[in-house]
Amino acid sequence: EGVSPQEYTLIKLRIHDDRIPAKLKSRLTSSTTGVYLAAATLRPETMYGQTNCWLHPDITYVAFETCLHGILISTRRAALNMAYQEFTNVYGQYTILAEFLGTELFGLPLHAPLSYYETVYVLPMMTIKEDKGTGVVTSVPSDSPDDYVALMDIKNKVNLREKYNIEESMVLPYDPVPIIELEPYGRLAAPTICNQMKIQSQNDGGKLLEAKEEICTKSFSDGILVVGKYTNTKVSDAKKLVQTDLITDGQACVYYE
Ligand code: A2H
Repeated sequence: EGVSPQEYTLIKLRIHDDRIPAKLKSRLTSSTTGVYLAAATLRPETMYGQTNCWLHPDITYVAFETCLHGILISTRRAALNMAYQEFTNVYGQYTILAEFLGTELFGLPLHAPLSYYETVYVLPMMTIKEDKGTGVVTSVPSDSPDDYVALMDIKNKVNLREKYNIEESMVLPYDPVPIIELEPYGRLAAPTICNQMKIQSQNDGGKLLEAKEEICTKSFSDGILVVGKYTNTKVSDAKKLVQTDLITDGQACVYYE
């Protein structure tokens, strides 16, 4: 942890209303304005390329009421942090409506703001840390090496899908979307660098870290958006513009830790 706080954008991934889990549904009032997985990202400008959402199978997630953002789902730790950032009615307090293990939420259909895909699904990622962000990660395999290798794992491994009851239809139709042009990698920087470095799986920790640093630094300095309202805008400029639009539309908020 650094000395200054890290700013994350929380992306609100809405669970389809007719698929809200029963134990949460029974706690809802008619005034509820949606149930959302709150995904913490440093790259709001990449949301056009979302293909799925990641949770850790064994982490506990809580659903709690906020004043402005409906019902959010995150780790307990993040819920408490949000309660100290005026997300809830009473400062420093949040009321848990339901608790879930990641495994209980796998396969739920979501609406992900700006995504090329109309519906994306909740899938397992083993490298999610409990003590960073919200424990919910939105997946952008075109530009995140972590997301790309995890998506390839779940696409290629029938055993992994069977273990967590993930259907083929939640995974196979989802490919990385070209959203950012980055010389010399082209428009699918993460797949390209992972293939060049022969990164095979989520467990290739050292090489993945190297790939991630290379892509993130380069993308910020040289990347150009090739989709959406800010087509032809530099990543470094688009970041704030996309974040502001999402917040104005009620589809995201800022979170510090
Ligand atoms: B980023 P930092 Cl396109 N465990 O969002 C593991 N990873 C987590 C996490 C957790 N609990 N919470 C957030 N993250 C991921 C987009 C993205 C991200 C792209 C490229 C790089 C990238 C789409 N996934 O991150 O340690 C989230 O993934 C590269 C570091 O606080 C979040 O941003 O710096 C980033 O890691 C936060 O990591």
